Amino acid sequence: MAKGTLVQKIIAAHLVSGNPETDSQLLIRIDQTLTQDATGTMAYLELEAMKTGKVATELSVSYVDHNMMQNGPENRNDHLYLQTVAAEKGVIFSPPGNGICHQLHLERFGKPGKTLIGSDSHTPTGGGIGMIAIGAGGLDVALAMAGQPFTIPTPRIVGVKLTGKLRPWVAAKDVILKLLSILTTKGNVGSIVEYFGPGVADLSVPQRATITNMGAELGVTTSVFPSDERTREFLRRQKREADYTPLAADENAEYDRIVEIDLDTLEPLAACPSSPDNIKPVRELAGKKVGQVLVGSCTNGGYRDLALVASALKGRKVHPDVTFGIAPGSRPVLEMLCANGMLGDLVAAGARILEVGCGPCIGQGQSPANDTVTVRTFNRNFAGRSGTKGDESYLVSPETAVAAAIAGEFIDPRDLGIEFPVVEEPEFYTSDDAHFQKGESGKGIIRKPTIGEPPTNDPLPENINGTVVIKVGDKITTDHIMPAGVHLKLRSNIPAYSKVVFECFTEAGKPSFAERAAAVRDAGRHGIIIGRDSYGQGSSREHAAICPMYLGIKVVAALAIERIHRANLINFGIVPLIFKNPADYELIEENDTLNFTALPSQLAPGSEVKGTLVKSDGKEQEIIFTHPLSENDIRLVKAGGRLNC
Ligand code: MIC
Ligand code: SF4
Repeated sequence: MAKGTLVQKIIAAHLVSGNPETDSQLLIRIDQTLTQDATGTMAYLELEAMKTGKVATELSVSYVDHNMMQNGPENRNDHLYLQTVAAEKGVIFSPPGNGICHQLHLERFGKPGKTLIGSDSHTPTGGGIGMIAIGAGGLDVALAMAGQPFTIPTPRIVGVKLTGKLRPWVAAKDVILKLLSILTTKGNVGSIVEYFGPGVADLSVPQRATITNMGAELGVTTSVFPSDERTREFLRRQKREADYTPLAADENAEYDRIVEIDLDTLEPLAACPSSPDNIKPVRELAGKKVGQVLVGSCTNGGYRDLALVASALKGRKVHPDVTFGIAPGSRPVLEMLCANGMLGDLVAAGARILEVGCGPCIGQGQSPANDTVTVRTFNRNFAGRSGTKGDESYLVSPETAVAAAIAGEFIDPRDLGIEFPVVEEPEFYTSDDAHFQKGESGKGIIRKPTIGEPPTNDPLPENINGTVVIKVGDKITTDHIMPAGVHLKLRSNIPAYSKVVFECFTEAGKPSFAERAAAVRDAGRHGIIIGRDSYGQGSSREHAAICPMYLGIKVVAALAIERIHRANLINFGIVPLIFKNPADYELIEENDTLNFTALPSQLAPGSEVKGTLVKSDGKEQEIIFTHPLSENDIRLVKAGGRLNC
């Protein structure tokens, strides 16, 4: 591992086993965990199945922020389960209305130098305060709560050197959009991004957190900033200066790769449909009509972001052709906007005030009209994520968003002709912890009928008589595999949720993936998914493994599989395989037979795996795969997943 870096220091202080010089994987001790409701219900069911007592971490928090619509009883049933299981397990409970897990965790619990894992891919938000904060599947978070160390790939450390200062109307969001244009969403698995250089001091902790949050889109394990006087200032404003520790890389730290970004020369950028790395300067989009503008999410739902938007709108009106919504990232942010009159300015300007939480970021309301451009301060614009098929979703900074809201079209905010509203962070943030609940154990756990059981798998069969149920292309996200939106409320009900696996690929009048996979399973065969590059990008939702497992999928073979999704596949006993020769991907078609003889014995660390492809005309061909499995991973997949071990 690269020497003298901050990442190396924090990892060394938490190393349980593995040698960073020689091993490809390291086991690290986890200080803190977080869960959110959409992944948390399953995580706590899994924790219960482990039959451990109270959590063994320094701090574990269960947030409710995703499933808030309460259309039908499912969401509230989940909340009650989460509230009561938290009390039983010694976990702090953050009820609906308190805020988005990442925003609140940064405000109230993040500590420089600590490790955090969370059952949400944007957990790296904590890197803004100098934590090693990593997104993981719910089962891995449950294991960490039970006191087990967490496995990370020995990181390749990418140093991002920041120089200069951000100019008016250019934002922290533009820094991460710029980095996405350089590193893209592919090919960064196993890396950690570490920021350094003189430009770091120009950025406040909330700005840094915007950058580390959206680092998730790079596919890296996490991103981290040093802890310096700006960190101390943030903690002082949060009335917890005692949590401050200075942390920095050595002067002569060595990185595996260095990327330089000059903040002075950055310009407003936008991620265009439908990938966070499809970056263009906003000035190239100027004049494009905009129908919706939304400000909020865990990327840009903090005080400064909303205060900037409110200040720019004060005394002005939102363009009549635009619907403009704001969703504050936390209750303290909303309270501050209420107290200083900015909420009134937003309402007077024509803003629709949405509930504190994830909301439209995960397709919970506010879907745009057909053929309408939606401009969002969020972090993901995967096709259809907004809830509208064929959506045109652009990701931008609050500065660019408010400019579009005023103009009714894209405009470089520097051309808006209004003075840049400099927003000072408040002397003290509202920091009332009264809404966090530390319940008492022994009162019982509420389990309403929509709360299922975590499904288990059978041990890996000796021979896989495989049928290719689906073949997909590059950059398939977990949103493609397991849609959220209107289906999000089914997270605790695996049989029902499984019906919509790969729903976006179902053609009208043709059987769905679920129906085809079930038919393969019921015929006594094993389902196989074929992916291309960067399969399983995006969220940490382990349902993208659990539901295919439930439908009888035994193998996912691709050119590359992203870190969290790969871990989730292993946890639920699905074998991840990588094409040794990428051209072999072209040979396989849907419904082909792909058999593996004696698969468990073919799996050894570093071994190749031979499969036999049988085409519909009976022609056979050998296909060679590699796999990323360690000895322990092999034990897990052979057993049919972790819950069987
Ligand atoms: C997301 O932004 O995609 C989510 C919804 O927060 C997911 C978690 C989930 O699917 O519940 C994530 O980022 O991990
Ligand atoms: Fe919530 Fe969106 Fe952040 Fe995911 S990315 S945690 S859905 S706000």
